[in-house]
Amino acid sequence: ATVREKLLTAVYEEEHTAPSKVTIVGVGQVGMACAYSIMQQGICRELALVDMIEDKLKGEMLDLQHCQRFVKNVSIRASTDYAVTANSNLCIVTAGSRQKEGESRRDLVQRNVNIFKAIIPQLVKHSPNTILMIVSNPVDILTYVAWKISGLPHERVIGSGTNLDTARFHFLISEKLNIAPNNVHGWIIGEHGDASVPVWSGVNIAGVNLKDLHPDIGSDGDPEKWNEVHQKVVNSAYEVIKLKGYTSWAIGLSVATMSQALLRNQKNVHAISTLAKGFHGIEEEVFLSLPCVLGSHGIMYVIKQTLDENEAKKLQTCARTMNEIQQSLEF
Ligand code: 6V0
Repeated sequence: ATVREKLLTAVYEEEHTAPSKVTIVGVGQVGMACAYSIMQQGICRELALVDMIEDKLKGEMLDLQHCQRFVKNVSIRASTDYAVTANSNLCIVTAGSRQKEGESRRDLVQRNVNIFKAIIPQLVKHSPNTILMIVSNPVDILTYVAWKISGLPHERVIGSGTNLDTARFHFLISEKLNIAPNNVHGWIIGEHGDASVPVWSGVNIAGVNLKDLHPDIGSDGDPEKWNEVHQKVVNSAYEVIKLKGYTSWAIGLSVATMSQALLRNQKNVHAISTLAKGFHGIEEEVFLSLPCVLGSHGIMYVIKQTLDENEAKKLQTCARTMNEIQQSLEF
């Protein structure tokens, strides 16, 4: 008899099934920050990693497996073959080029669309009931592309969107007011990136609307220059990339938090990229971030925010631009 047989009396040996399985495609800086955060938080029972670079993939898998002693048991598997992703509840895509210093997110578009043409059909083939969460940039356009390529219903194709921009917004306001970031309420919606829209009309602390205290808030003529907070949010990624070459930790936690809401059917509200046609006067078939309620089937509800005219107009302008870019893409 083996040591295993001498030690263990089998009563019921479960087959290799996992109640919650997450796949991450792309084990770069962002993919690994997502993997690490998800593993640490014990969100799933099984984590599958996919990349094209075999050595790096195996190295990252082993390194995470060596964490298992310190976290809740998660089975970590990795392969260049998508069979490893089979029956995932959630597939997170972080593969692709990232911005180089001075490059915008939109500059990456056709390069990453080409990568998506290879990745998305493989994911859907092995996990037809999955939720897809797109992180690669430009995230809103790539979420649209993933929706089209995958054939999945739109509530199951979401982009990480402005959840991160919103978190940066909360942090910066919290620093200005000396209040914890999770007690700052306010939303950045629209495009993840340069054209994002801060909803100043709704920013509040404990129900006290800052615009009621200071009607100029967020406007160009504001003597307190609150609009610099949004400018800093927009510049955040550029600044971090200039300083350390990439962004990772914050997007990792942002994705982990949303993954938890999805897999545990938590019904939390997050600003994520969703099919925005029909909201706030948007007529084009584009994906933009709006506050959405997340549950185990993906997006359950979109919150109908009360926007002022200027905020809605910014969304509409952005939607038109995104639609033009989408029309020029080949996929
Ligand atoms: P990285 O560190 O270069 O990693 C990218 C990974 O993708 C590498 O390991 C590649 O080998 C892998 N890859 C490339 N092509 C394929 C393919 N066809 N199949 C499988 N794997 C592939 O980049 P990083 O991790 O820093 O960034 C990844 C993406 O996330 C970029 O597009 C970023 O712009 C984007 N980000 C999105 C954010 C968001 O808020 N949505 C935030 C940060 C970065």
